[in-house]
Amino acid sequence: PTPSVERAAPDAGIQLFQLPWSSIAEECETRLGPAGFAWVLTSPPNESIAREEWWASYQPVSYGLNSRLGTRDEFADMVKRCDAAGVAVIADAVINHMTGQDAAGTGFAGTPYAHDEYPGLYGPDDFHHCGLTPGDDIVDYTSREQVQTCELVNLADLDTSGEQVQRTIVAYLDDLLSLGVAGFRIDAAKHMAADDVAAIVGRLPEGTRIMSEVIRSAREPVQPEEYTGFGEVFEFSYARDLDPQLESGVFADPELEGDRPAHVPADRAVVFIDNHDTERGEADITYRDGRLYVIANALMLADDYGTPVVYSGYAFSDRDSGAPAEADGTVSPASCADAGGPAESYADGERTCVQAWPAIAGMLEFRAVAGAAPRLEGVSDGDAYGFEREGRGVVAVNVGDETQTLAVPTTLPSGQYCDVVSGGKDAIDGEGCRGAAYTVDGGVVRFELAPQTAAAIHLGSRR
Ligand code: ARE
Ligand code: CA
Repeated sequence: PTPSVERAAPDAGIQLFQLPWSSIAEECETRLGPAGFAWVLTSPPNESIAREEWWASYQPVSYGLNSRLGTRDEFADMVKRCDAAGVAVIADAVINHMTGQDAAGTGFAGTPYAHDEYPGLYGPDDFHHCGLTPGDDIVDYTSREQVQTCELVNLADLDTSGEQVQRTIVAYLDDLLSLGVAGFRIDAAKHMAADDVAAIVGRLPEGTRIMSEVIRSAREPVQPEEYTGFGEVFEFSYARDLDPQLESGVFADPELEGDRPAHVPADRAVVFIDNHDTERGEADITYRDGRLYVIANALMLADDYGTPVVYSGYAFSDRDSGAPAEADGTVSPASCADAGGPAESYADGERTCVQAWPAIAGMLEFRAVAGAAPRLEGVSDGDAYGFEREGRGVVAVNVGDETQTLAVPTTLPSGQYCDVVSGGKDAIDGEGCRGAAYTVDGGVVRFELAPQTAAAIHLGSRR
């Protein structure tokens, strides 16, 4: 990077799904900090049921920080090391419910529990027993009452309006804050009245970052907008809009002035191409679509809407399979090779290591240089599409099977630029490019885009 080019503070995050704390700490130091990720979203850190499926993490047994992903000490050490590397930690907070088990059992760290009894934390009176459906399970998402007071897939539903329940949840979140986390993903926020979440958040220190998971559906009464008063919201419309364009090659600019329809305001939006649920469900483009996935991430990171979160998990063919684990049930540590990526294919359980893909680091650099510059009207031609971040950089993609050229009008100064998706400059003050180079001449840059590739140039990649 050219030091003289002004850069915005990093804002992008990365979700490291089911990665142990010791490995996240290492990633922060070796990769996330240097690449310019501002934050990392972890899987839930508290004790859960003792099962091998990844989703065991979403069935809390206690708020002790002893889980398949590591001990309390390891969690604390990770937060310190990530912080020191300039990467804030956002913890996944599962506070709508406890387990979904009907039989009594013992949690991963040895704590006994029953469906609505968690010794020292909660008893039957602390839970909703909605009495509206068979088994008290949510069946009709068009009923606000069911969604918020019945059980999501049989998970014992906390009465989050209760004073004692709120205190208990706040004590847990405060404990995590005392270890240095910067904020929380609020799991299943849709299933808690926004007033309840607001009350809980209101008891936390000011500045605590809150990102609510509220899956948008036009057919349902509970809307993401209800949760923007006290924090950010994961905006599911983003990938739903983008993916079909990448698959069809028919591009359209989003709303460039003002709010995007069916999207929360930009300063409230956390956007993503996929997450641990959608890669197992609705997402059209995931790690399995290597090249298209890179393109999707490139366009997201180049955008001026929302705070992007990149996703990195592990390959799977069975939706339930947990990450590879040791004999004692703890998830195995994992690190990424510098070999680049994406790979042509992944074996089950293999980490996708998206944080190590050179294109991601290049686009984070693009994003920092783009700063607050607005996104300008795009250009499409055949299967190619591109746009400028005014005066700062230009991104272009080709989703087709044939090489395509794309001419994008630009206000960037004339000169030669290195493409940061294919490698960028060879050194800070370097004259050479590791990958492709493009020329801005007379207010136009002409990209030559191989099948299914992205390219991006910015002020700091000028040589
Ligand atoms: C597992 C088993 C179940 C079993 C249950 C209890 O799969 O069969 O009944 O355990 O024993 C994750 C997994 C679940 C898992 C659960 C608990 O995905 O399979 O259940 O953990 O271990 C709705 C919610 C949304 C939620 C999604 C999954 O609104 O909040 O469902 N997402 C979060 C997490 C998940 C997690 C949970 C919540 C629970 O990200 O990983 O579940 O903590 C429409 C609606 C959406 C709805 C969606 C799916 O799109 O608009 O609101 O999402 O359908 O139903
Ligand atoms: Ca609830």
